[in-house]
Amino acid sequence: MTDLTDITTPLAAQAIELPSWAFGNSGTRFKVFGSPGTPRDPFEKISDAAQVHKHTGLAPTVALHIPWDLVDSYSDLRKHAEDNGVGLGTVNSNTFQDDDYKLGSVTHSDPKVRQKAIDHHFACIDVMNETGSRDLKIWLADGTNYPGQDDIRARQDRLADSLAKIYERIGEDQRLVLEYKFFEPAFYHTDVPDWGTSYAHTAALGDRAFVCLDTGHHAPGTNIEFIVAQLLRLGKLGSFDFNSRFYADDDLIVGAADPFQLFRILYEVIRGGGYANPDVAFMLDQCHNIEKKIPGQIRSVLNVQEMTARALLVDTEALKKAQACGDVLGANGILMDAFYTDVRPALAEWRESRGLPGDPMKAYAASGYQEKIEAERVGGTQAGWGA
Ligand code: AOS
Ligand code: ZN
Ligand code: ZN
Repeated sequence: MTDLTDITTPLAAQAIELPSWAFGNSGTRFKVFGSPGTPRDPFEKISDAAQVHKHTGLAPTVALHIPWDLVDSYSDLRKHAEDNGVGLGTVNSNTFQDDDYKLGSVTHSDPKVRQKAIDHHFACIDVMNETGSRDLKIWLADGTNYPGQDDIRARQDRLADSLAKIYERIGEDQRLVLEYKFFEPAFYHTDVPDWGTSYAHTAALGDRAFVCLDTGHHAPGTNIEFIVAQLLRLGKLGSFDFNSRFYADDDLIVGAADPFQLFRILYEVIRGGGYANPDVAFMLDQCHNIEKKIPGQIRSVLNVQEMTARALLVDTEALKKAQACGDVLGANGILMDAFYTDVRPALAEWRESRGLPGDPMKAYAASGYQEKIEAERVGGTQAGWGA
């Protein structure tokens, strides 16, 4: 069995934030399938997220999305989270579901619409102050569908201006994290399409502004680990939205489509000092359209843990030597040896040694929780992506 002795300290430090929306129903523009036991409110979403942490020890916090997670009292929600052994994390804003935002939000040419979008972010900061959240994560759907539709340069200027107003409002211990995405829902151009644009804006804002890298937000073939290395080098990698993609922004279980890519990304995170570093938040941004949501999240955090263990096992001394003497295939072989190491039996044993189930998927299935929520959560409206 693989010897994990040298890597258990960093492994034990792993913390992956879960998205509250992963527990609600989601789907495509073709169909959203309902599923029995789906939470009916943010409190139930937190209870479900707590199950993931209970069985894996890997997911101590849950990210909120405003307004999907609107509640009367955030201190009650915070208390509910704490009673269930988890905490509340990043607050995600939403400027993509109002009719007013059809042509843009913080980049809109109408100052009234821009102000509405800015005010929404102020409201998110109010929530953060109640939940104790550190990060405000901004993903913008802003963009255009046709060349000439709007002045793309003026939109950059309006974006900079709006972001500056939002940034001014965040507290000394809070951060603004700007996510980029190369297309969708806008199809010709998006206003924050790539890491460089996010970097340019966050660098201009100041040292409490960072880039969020969503692994599903790149053109096919993009070398994501290079972006990771560069952002860490620049001190601007604030967080990850982990997920998998085969085609577009598929939001599938992280590591499902391309575990090797996840390994390469994690290797660069570790190499660049971003691992077990509170400045670089690991989050999931996933939807479970057809699979059960809690086991979907358990599988996700385990995938991250497995690829982290493999990346931590890279013989970095040998790799450095091989690189220094130009041993191309030797260096590649050292990386591949770590990638091909099956760490699962050793991880199972290590989990048990820490009082966790060796097989968290099995333990959850045997726990009876799924049957309980399916029986109890009848009536009410199931929470969904957008509700
Ligand atoms: C959208 O594509 C992004 O990935 C965002 O992170 C978004 O806020 C998240 O999917 C929840 O809406
Ligand atoms: Zn995302
Ligand atoms: Zn996305």
